[in-house]
Amino acid sequence: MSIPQEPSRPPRREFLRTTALAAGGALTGSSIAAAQHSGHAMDGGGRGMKGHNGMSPELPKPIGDPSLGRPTGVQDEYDGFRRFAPSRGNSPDSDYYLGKLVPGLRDPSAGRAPFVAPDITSLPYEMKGGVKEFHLRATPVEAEFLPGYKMNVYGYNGSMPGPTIEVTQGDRVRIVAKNELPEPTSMHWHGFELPVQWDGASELTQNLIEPGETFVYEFDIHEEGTFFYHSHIPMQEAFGMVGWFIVHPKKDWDPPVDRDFGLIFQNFAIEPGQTVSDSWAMDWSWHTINGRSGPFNSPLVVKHGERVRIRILNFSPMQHHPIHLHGHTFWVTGHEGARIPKSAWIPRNTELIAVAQASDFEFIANNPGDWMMHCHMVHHMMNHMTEQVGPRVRPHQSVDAYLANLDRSPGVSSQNSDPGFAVPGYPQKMKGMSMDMMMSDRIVGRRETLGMRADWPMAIMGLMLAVRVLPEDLYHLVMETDEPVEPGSVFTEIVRRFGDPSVYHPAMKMSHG
Ligand SMILES: [Cu+2]
Repeated sequence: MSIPQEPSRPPRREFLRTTALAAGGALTGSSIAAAQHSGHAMDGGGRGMKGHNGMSPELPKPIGDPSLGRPTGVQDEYDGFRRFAPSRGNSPDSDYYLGKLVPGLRDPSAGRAPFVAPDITSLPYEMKGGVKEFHLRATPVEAEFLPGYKMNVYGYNGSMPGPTIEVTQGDRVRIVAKNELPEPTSMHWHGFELPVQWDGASELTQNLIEPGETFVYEFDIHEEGTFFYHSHIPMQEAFGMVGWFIVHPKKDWDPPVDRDFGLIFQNFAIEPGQTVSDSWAMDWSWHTINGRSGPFNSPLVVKHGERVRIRILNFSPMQHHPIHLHGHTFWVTGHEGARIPKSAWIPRNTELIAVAQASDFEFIANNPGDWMMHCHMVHHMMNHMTEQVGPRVRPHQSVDAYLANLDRSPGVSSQNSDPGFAVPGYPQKMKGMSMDMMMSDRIVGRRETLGMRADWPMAIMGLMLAVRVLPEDLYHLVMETDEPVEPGSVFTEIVRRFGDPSVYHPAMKMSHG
């Protein structure tokens, strides 16, 4: 707001007047909020019962059984913190402040929660003479960032990121590493305190693994925590050569969690008409979580009241990610170094994760709904940004065409029939506004997305994903049954139970372009 300056007004007076106006604005804002909260629709303000088009919105029918909405026999309140509602908090010195030590709902006899990296597989191993033996192959990968958008990257065992290695503290591991790339590589075990000849720093500690060659790494693991492996050739790192290396502690961490997720955030610079990243670029046009761009990455679906751990690795070549979670306060309970002592856990809504850092978030999912978790850098919340000149990528390109002749990459076509690339207006007119049926079905046809608002894919791009906190009965409906679920019905049901349906607008229907 700009205030016309009166010639005689000293700067100090102007400051005071601006502040008073700002405070008045805030008061008006809270009056509106109070009116809405108490159920009185605002007249004529366009924020009441009427939709934007003046039509009364039709809400999907009630679904589920609210009486099944929370597990029985579960302690709801912990010294001022509530498991099933946004917390009113307590003394920051309390163990239960914002849910710090509230355990999960999981039966302790079931053991620790399985580690789940959505859209990435786990690497099997064989026990050989007391050693866990893993086989990793460095390979070119055709990674589908979005349905139909296949990129030529590097990874392991045909996957980018590579498959997850999971071990327990105290294990001895052997990794048989084969190079199936058309160029030398080396593999680094990031964060491990191991004998130097297995560190994978090429030339400093070992010879490069030439194409077709195999190198065997073997070492004991005494640490615990969230680690990863990656190529130690910088340009290969920028091509996506990374994977989780999770070390479960000998003595389970306390308090136990119900969910243990892992997400690898990456950036790529893929120019118009290309499928190969410019690994020297200083700016980054494509962004992936576990190898997929939003909205193709998988929502994390959890039950209301559960304790959730999300491990996040930033393996972008150049850029840091301030990761923000909506609707919840999380604790930063670990980094790639190790578990953090409880006394030093930090409550946050946004945590900056720098390149090659991993952070563990833990929180009680006490607030039902579909919540965003995302990098807060605006350029990282988009896919294939352009400079108002046309397509950055060509869909349906095969890795075979590229590999058939390494000296000649496939030609670039300046033509693109996809209306999503129409200029001007791009990228403000983003791809998610209109999707073809194939793309749409593969995004909204997945179990994890059932019952979300019809136009949710418009909101999830690049380094964003949805965290769905569902009451027990709705979780069952979405994740464990094959009953039909109407678009928007699960979200609307949560609004019915926990919000105010009288002021809720259902989503516009998605258009299929
Ligand atoms: Cu970012």
